[in-house]
Amino acid sequence: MKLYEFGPTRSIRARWALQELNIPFEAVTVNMMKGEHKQPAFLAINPAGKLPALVDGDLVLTESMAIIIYLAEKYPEKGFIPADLRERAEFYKWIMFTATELEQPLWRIARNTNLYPEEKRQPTDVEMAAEDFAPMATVLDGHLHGREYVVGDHATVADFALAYTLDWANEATLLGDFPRLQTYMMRMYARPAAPMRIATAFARAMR
Ligand SMILES: N[C@@H](CCC(=O)N[C@@H](CS)C(=O)NCC(=O)O)C(=O)O
Repeated sequence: MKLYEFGPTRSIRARWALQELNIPFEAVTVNMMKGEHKQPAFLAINPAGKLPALVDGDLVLTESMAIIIYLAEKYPEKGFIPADLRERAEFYKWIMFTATELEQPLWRIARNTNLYPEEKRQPTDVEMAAEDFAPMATVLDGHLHGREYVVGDHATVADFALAYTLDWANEATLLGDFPRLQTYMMRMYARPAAPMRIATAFARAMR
């Protein structure tokens, strides 16, 4: 398997799943700082020019959440996707919640603070995105009360995706009012197979 990745990006989700599954993979760095994700060599793998991408034989898979679900399903004996249908439904729910309710406001903030050309950035959307994030974080906070994992009684790839997303929220200084979410995130990152935190990966990428 080959993982096309770049330090602090959503490729951390895929790397986290691969490391936890303990399966060998080849890591291919696509240097976004140098614009390699928009070069023909990478566009042939992902025409969207976005990371991560996973290549497994003749399967080329993009979308970080699809990648981690695929990996968990490919190795069900590792237990990173619930076997029980109802638990699996909850698992899908929290992955969707992470991508839509938590990540989207973070993405709006990132685009309007760093990624869009300066003249197109909307400071009001940064504020609104932070306002959108808070009630959804409150919902998650309530759900995690008395729980160690987002679904069931052991870790699934939903936890890894969620912990990465909370680390992103932490970088955006949005976790201050949510000590339980911070504790949960730190617990996930304390796992032996956890990847680098975003800040560390970012610092390395800047070297
Ligand atoms: N929904 C996609 C988003 C992928 C994505 O936007 N990745 C960012 C890095 S975190 C990227 O490659 N951005 C380059 C661009 O948008 O041009 C996923 O979860 O994989």
